[in-house]
Amino acid sequence: MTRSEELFREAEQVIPGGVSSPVRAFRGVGGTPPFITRGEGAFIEDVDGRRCIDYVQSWGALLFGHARREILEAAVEAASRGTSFGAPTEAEVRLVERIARMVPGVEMARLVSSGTEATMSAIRLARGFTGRPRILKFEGCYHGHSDALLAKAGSGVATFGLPDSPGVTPGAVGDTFVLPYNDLQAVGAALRAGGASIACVIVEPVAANMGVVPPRPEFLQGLRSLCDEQASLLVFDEVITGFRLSGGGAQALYGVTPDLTCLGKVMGGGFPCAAFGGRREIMEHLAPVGPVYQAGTLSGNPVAVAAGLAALELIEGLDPYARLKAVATQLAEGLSATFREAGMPVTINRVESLFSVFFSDGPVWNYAGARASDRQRFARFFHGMLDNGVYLPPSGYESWFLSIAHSDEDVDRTLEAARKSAARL
Ligand code: KE4
Repeated sequence: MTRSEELFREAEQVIPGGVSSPVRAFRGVGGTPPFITRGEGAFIEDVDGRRCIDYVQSWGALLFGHARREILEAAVEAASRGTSFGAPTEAEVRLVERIARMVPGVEMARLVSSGTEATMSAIRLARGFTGRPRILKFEGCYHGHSDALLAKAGSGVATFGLPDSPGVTPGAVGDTFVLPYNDLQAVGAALRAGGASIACVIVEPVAANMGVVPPRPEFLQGLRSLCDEQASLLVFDEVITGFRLSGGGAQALYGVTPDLTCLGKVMGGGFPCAAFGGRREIMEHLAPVGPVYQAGTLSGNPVAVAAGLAALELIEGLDPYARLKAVATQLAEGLSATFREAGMPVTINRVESLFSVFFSDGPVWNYAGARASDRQRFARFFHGMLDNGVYLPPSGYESWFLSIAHSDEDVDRTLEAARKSAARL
């Protein structure tokens, strides 16, 4: 028995599923998750001494790889002056000012500790600002685990949300419309039918929680126009895409500006720091200025904020996006060639450095397409890669996450591992 297997057994005695978040338990791919002892740049090392090239990178939080010196130094320096005050600090002002400079749709923002808090609060703010109860989301998009957003598509045209988890009541999702991603016609029909009852449309501008699914060319602009038509707010959940697709996220890349933006992951540099922001007239509806309540003990935590500031400063200093895109392109092209040579149909969707591999022969433009892919084959591929020293996200519904620490040699080793794995699929 490996040390990870021993630890997993102990973990399962005291932590549900042995993990602090479900996807880490490897239920999507089988086997025992390695227990990690350290990360360094592109690599992680586990308790059995195995060292792997890491394409999880804390689920996209680490744009500069593990243990980046500038981020560590900033966090240690902040912590040495106290780890939390529950009072305003200058660093929070500087971080939000920097976010407002970088993200087109953000004039003001409120810091929180997770992406779930950011989207949950943005939804409440949209409802409070518009005075409307209903929200519209898309099948396959994940916005964290707050009740109103854990809805799955209802049957038929009504498409009212049904609970996507026990414990979520029909009442909690009764005002949530769920539509197919990239289906602008369905959105138009729902918004017009919903009329003045829909507070907002929330969307991952590039979906990355059903695998990577890009918006069709007219989709985001179409949502913008339809929301304007109905005076509903457009909310971009950029927890993954923010600061990853570009310094201004997907909204800068596609030139479509939402009314509210949710951010996380990269902006925390690997620490719990997230945010939601938007136009001043909306944000000033938040307590204590306005009536919409939202709060958090560790919101704007000085250690997390220092790490986030260091990460955003690195972005503005290094401009990593050309490198990230070049590495992702090399990987995607190399993987396509490998599977083509193995006579295996795959669809690889990529937007800038975000990409994922679907074992399916058709294009994937929505959740139905993603679900039609061969997840058993992905599980075999995952373990083939892990056996060859490459740690992929343990689910076919996740994006590969690159950092600027991934070198050309790491790319070559990854493609060599894919060639060996493809032979076993
Ligand atoms: P957190 O509450 O996990 O910080 O963020 C929720 C969230 C919100 N919006 C988007 C677009 C997200 O992708 C996420 C969380 N992402 C997943 C991975 N795709 C986190 C991994 C996990 O759940 O353990």
